Amino acid sequence: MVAEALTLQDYKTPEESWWCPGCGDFGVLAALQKALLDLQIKPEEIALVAGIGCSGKIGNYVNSYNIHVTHGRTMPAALGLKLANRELTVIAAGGDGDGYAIGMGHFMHALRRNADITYIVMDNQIYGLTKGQTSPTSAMGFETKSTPSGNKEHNVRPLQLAIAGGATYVAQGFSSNQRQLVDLIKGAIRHKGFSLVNTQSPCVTFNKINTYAWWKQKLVDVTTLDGYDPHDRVTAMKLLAENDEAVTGLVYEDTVSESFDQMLPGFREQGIVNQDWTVPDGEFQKILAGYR
Ligand SMILES: Cc1ncc(C[n+]2csc(CCOP(=O)(O)OP(=O)(O)O)c2C)c(N)n1
Ligand code: SF4
Repeated sequence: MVAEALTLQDYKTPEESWWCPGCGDFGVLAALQKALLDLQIKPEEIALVAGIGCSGKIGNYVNSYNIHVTHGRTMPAALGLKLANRELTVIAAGGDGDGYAIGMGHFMHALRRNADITYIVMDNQIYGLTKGQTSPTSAMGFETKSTPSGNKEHNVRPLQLAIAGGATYVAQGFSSNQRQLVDLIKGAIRHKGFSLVNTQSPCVTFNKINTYAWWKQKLVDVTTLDGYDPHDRVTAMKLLAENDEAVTGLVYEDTVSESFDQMLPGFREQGIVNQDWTVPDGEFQKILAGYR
């Protein structure tokens, strides 16, 4: 019997959207659902780990397994899931505050492990859910509720950090460029190893500087650059430094390095959940006796 093709509806939940009209996160949600549809991944084979923030609501709208974790903790949960069940497509999603502030420590260690997960960051240069404070990707000088006389800190550069840290697929999307974002997410899911898809996803309510129009003017698409080779680490770093990370497309991909889960002894063929954990008769009593 030929299995029926999944439709877009299969990746949607009945939950009503809670985002402000015009929020960039709508574009990210639609691109993720379209990418999953194009790849025909069954909802029961997808685990979406979402953080806390407006961005974290994305998990409520995608029909898949969904864990809504504590603020900044998408990485350890996603890593654990992948190691336990390598057959799952594990996707983590959250905001720039979630991932690059409170979650920064976890982010760095997830990078160096190169586990096979896709991390989508909905980057709006602000804390949306808590109503407009600076985030780690806010530019120096940015005036917000928490920085009324201008932000005095340098901003985090997530793409350069990701490459330096060991990610093997590093891309940037823009929520109003659907076609490109779908392709970047599909590439990230197909890629075996840690994939970051940082996405410029404007907050129309609290960030009046980094708007759709502002990004449209600023972003350089790597595919328009003559002979750009995403497989060259040094070229990728140079591109990001020269353009202050205002680029879109696949910036870097390493197709050679093995992912963490591929390298772990004993886990090559099967994930933990699929191994035979039956304890032979009488063995359990013996194990228990060892603790008495
Ligand atoms: C441990 C903890 N610290 C702080 C908060 C408060 N808090 C909730 S969301 C958030 C920031 C949200 O910003 P971001 O991650 O950029 O997501 P956005 O809402 O912009 O999508 C903060 C600080 C929290 N919920 N938990
Ligand atoms: S506050 Fe900003 S990030 Fe949150 S839903 Fe509204 S527009 Fe989106």
